[in-house]
Amino acid sequence: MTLDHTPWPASVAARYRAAGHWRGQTFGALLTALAEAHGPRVAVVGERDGTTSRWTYAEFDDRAHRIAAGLVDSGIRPGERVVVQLPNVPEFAPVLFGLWRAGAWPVFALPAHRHSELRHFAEQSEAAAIITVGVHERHDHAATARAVAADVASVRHVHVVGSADFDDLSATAPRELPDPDPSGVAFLQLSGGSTGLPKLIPRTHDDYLYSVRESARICALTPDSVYLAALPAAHNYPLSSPGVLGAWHAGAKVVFSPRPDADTAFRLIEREGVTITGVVPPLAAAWVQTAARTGHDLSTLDVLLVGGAKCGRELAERVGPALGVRLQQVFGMAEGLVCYTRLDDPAEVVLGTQGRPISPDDEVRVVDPDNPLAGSDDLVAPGEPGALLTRGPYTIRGYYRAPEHNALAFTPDGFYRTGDLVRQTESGHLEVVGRAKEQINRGGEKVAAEEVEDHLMAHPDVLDAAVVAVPDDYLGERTCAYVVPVAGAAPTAPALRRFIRGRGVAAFKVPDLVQVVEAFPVTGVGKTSKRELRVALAALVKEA
Ligand code: OOB
Repeated sequence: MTLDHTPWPASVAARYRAAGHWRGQTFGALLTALAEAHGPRVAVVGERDGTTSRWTYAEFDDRAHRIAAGLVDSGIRPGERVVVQLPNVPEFAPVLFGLWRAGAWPVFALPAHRHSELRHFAEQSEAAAIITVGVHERHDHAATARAVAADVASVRHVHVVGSADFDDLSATAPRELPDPDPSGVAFLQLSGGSTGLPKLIPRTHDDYLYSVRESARICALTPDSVYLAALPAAHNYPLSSPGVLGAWHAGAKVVFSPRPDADTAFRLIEREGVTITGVVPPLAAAWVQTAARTGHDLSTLDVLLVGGAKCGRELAERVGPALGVRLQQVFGMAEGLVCYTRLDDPAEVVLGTQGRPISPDDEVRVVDPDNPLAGSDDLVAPGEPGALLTRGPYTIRGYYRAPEHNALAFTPDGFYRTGDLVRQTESGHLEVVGRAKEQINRGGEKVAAEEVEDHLMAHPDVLDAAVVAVPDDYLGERTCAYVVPVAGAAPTAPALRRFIRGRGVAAFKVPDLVQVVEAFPVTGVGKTSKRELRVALAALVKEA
């Protein structure tokens, strides 16, 4: 059976409801309530094609109603999937809530994704439509979406924000639509992945709204807060930790930054009076550097979240003084669990840990790191490093239509194997000390080794490929592809990189380094030893 959504056991769901975590509200209903409470206040500020839009909660609500009606009139039915690939444009807001009101499930692609990824999302989800923009950052997203629509039979519509078709959609007369089931799936988020192509993550209204509501509280958001979406808003971190959704939940103003660079973000921080934003560690480092020479007034900025990848101690210590902010570390995953350092935690905790879970009902187990199938009772001694397993009121119990993968990614008692190595302090805070999964964390952007290996193996000159992380001062990690050529062939690094790019993949997945070798080191059972490759690479990089 291929379940779209692995439900929580009924008794567990009842417990989460009784505790008040799951409140039976949908995102569409949330926006209705927000428009009633904060109608004339500004909800959305954003730029597209050089024009700035500024919409109140009432306008945001009206646009979402119209788009929902337009989508339904175009034939979108409740439960159908719609791939959304939007950069940080203001329309992201009403499109998202329009889909929710229509009962459709957004499938969140990132702006960096290209044909191969979009096609995979559309195929995997049997999407009925794609919503995207035209040319953005020199890439023609509309053309890519149309090419994907031509390849994937289920895709009936491509809506391009900024086109006449989208204007028609947005001009549809608003009407009330049936509210979907709050315990049902609201959208599909992307996993960072470690085996092959990204898996899709079904999140429900009930579970996601709980994490959003608590994130807004933990990050002390109020109607006077101003949240800057510096990272691409479709990613789970800027979407909900506390993200744009947390900000709206609090009745705050969301400012979409078209790009994450310091100059763009600082201009918006000054102009809009931004109080809080979230960045990945390399971006925090770049902002810290630019802050020393910026002419922009950053005095409104109060809280800077740093997460998505490990924020080292040195960087953590510099953030506060350089930017005049309170640092909040965040360690989360699209599958669920999100940990924050709290605003009143002692400095030692804020600087040295990645926080503690949102919920008292988040269950965390640190288990034997040497056994990839360790269960929830194979605990390491308290304070020792181990593999992190988690289960709770907003952590999924299974990926979308992936029964075989689910059997490995979850324990029989429903814990998600995060693939992260952590140490838990006596106070319950987690320190991320490493990773067991075959994934490269390139400054917060996740690269599944196997996905890139599969692309490399498609090259006629490549016999075998192994992709590993190489430590990097700026990004934390970069990707290195080790390649064994077929007999007599001599593929070059530039040719292989060009080949991968030509296959239509996100630029962040193109290997930073390529090493052509005669053979791979092997483990005792004859498997490629990535551990040895990593060690050899670290030595090589050190010499250079
Ligand atoms: C966030 O979500 P994903 O799904 O892109 O990536 C999750 C993975 C984690 O399993 C971990 O390996 C890594 O990203 N990670 C961190 C980290 N935050 C995420 N590793 C070390 N230190 C951290 N602070 O990246 C994400 C989702 C919600 C909120 C924040 C990040």
